[in-house]
Amino acid sequence: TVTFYRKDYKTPNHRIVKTDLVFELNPSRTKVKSRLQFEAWDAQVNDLAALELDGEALELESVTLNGRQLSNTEYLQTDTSLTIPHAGRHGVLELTVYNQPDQNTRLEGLYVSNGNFFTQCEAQGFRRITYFPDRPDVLSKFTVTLIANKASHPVTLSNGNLLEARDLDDGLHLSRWEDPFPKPAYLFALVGGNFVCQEETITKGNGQTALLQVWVEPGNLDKTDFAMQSLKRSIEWDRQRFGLDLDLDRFMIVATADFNMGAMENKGLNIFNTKFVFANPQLATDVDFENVESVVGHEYFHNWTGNRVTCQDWFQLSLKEGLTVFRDQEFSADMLAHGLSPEQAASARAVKRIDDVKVLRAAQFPEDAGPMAHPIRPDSYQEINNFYTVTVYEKGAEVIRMQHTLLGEALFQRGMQIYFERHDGQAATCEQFVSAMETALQESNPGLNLQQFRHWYSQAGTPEVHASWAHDVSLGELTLILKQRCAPTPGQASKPAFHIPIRLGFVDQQGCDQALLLKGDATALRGDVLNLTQTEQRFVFTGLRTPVVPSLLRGFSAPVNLRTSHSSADLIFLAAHDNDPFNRWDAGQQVYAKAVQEVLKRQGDTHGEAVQAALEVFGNLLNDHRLSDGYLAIALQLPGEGALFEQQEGLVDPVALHMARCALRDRISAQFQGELMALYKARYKPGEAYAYTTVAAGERALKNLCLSYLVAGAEPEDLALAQQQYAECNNMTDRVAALSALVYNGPANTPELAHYYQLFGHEALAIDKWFMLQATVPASNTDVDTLAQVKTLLKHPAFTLKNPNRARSLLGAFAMQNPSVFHQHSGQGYALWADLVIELNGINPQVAARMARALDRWTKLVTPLQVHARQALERIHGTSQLSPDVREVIGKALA
Ligand code: HT7
Ligand code: ZN
Repeated sequence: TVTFYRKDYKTPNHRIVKTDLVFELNPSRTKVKSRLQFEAWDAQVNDLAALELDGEALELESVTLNGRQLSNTEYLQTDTSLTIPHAGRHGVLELTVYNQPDQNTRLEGLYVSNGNFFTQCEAQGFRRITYFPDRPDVLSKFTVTLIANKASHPVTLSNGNLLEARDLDDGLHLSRWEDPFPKPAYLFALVGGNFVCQEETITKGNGQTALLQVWVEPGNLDKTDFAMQSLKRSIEWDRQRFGLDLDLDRFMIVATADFNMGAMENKGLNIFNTKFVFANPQLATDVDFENVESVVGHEYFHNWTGNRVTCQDWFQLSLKEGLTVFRDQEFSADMLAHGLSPEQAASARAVKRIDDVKVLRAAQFPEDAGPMAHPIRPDSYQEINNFYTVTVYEKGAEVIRMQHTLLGEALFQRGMQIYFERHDGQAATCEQFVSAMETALQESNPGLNLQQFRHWYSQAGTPEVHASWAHDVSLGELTLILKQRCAPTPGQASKPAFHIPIRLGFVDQQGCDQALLLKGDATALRGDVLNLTQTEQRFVFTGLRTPVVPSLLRGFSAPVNLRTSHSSADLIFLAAHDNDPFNRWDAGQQVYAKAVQEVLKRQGDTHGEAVQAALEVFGNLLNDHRLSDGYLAIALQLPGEGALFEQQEGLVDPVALHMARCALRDRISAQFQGELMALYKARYKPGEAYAYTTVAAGERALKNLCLSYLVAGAEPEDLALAQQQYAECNNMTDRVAALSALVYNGPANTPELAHYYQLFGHEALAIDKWFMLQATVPASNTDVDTLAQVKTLLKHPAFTLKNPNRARSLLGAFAMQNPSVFHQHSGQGYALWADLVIELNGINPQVAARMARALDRWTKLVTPLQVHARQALERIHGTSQLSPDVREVIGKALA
């Protein structure tokens, strides 16, 4: 096992000033000729320095240096590299290699999907196309010539501008492309095949025009409108909010059904998983629409944060990913709020923030508490593909958000301006980003710095913040005591204190925020943000002469676990009155979580005090008619099983946890049946035309949440509601909601499942949903043997592990989204998972490694489950020919 360390970074000997590539595209044997013009990196590099290139799984035909063909004794070729000793300080290297795109099931480098050619080069795929210094700090100007069969592959695309397109002899055609911007190899892309496109011309800020295109396989043009609208909105938004405009004459998106991740920001030629392009009301849910908009935005925003300024090395990945996720989150929030009244807009933003924090808590907090924990800027890795993580992305975005909180919008934008002034066209580091922000901060606050804040980049783990307070009403003084600690993580036993921004308010009994007046050190409080910088800190607030309830960490101002001394009455109060909609939601979640824990302790009995509190919170929310539907939908939802699993002290039995949550859900459902039915009926409008708007999507979310409560008892008349909704719906949101209500609560093989398959058998993304629904039937539905169902589905003609979306829809859904069945006491869930991870390892190591993370938290399981889990992990670990990807994940789980 090879481990790579951040501290070992060294500049290369040479830069590649210019790269000319010629591809003769052939599915079984593609010829790649390259001409690399190289120069010494700097004055220290002497004539004797070797030119070092990466390369994997390539057939090398010839090597020519400065016009002279080299014999194989004049270069050194290994399985992973090509080295030309004494290459000189500058020169031209020409190579001819071959690769086999139709044998490439890894989907890294050049591959074939449905007969069409695609590339995926991030992080290290380019080395599977040809030999090259495949590292992000080597930026080169690329020209690309593509030669392909015109009948089978009429469309050929690459980065930048089209210089030439013409027919050749023998049914071939040629296109030639030039990218005006130097770029690292990971941003290279080509596409070749049979495609059609939707296109539009826009006018940029400088008055020039640009051509926008969305390319898809024939038959899919009815699904591209929303992606095109999203792209135009992204361009406009980046110009308005960040002052960043499109720097190209042509910007293309191409969709493929076979893709390891969501999408890829190749310069001017973004390649997307169809899941994040295709959207129309019949096929996409509201959540799908939201995801398309956010991923189109994310990739477009990379054009500046990632492409114009890229990363020095892969340890700096969060430099581009954390920042770009922050930008896409802000974009989505602005889009969701667009055109609404100030109150509705605030509510829409809060729902988006809550959604983002739910992801963080359900996926990133566990990662930070498990064997794969790493700082957002990792210090080491075995396989870089394993570090495209929720920590690097989502926690990385939180770290950017905290800088935004500390600086405010204007200074943050000034920091971005300084960042681009200093680093445009370069490969940069996280440190250089923080330094730009620090300069912006100090321009108007010379006494402040981000020195301690930098720990967020180097320290893993979720800090725990404990808050307690004493309020002397007669004196008007409230003393708030905040303590922070961070549990050890692999390689980091103890950690210095973090700089944690805590946004806060004190809510009086009328529900009004009291003024914040801090005694003593005034710099600790800026606006409503308190700076926690010590392990234990005491803050005295004055002028509080009536009782108040502290509302802490408003808007989730830092990625920490907050433990407070709020009483149950305080939480019920905040869940009804907090002026911060995030904290209002969070207070409710805490009450619900306590109720689940109580039901668990009382073995299913729902007559304890905590359940009573949950019912009170739920009832208060139902009676608050000022709340938007979207917000109410999210506030009435119980915490997910993943979040509950993490919060539970000690070892956990996910099956028992699931049953306890179900018991609470059923109690709520029984108690509020009338109200839920009324809400449902008022929003049941099957004849209404579908529109994807914040208000309409919120209405559907609330209606469908009510449906999920109403069917929970599985009474025939309630299931009939779902049947009726399924029969009458005109959009995928309502269809999936109805179908899942039936599949999760009704008898096995509900006829609607067969109907759905008949309707959508030809639509891959709809079929993914069909597999996913059946793989996630929980243990509480005793009419269905989900494990047996999954085994049967593995043999279904439409199932294949070769397509990542399909693999995720069955194996991923089963192992990561169905805890009560996956963690069944027999251990059979783990055994099936291990079989499939082993099989997938031989097909696509990257996707296999993602699936292999399902048992990351196995040491938190109750002991009998740990025994089965260890067995399954060891079986995978003992497999021959385990990829470095899967080996790293499983090895760390077992360490
Ligand atoms: N920057 C892109 C990362 C990505 C990727 C990484 C490893 C293997 C396959 C991949 N496909 C895309 C996606 C993004 O963050 O925008
Ligand atoms: Zn990204």
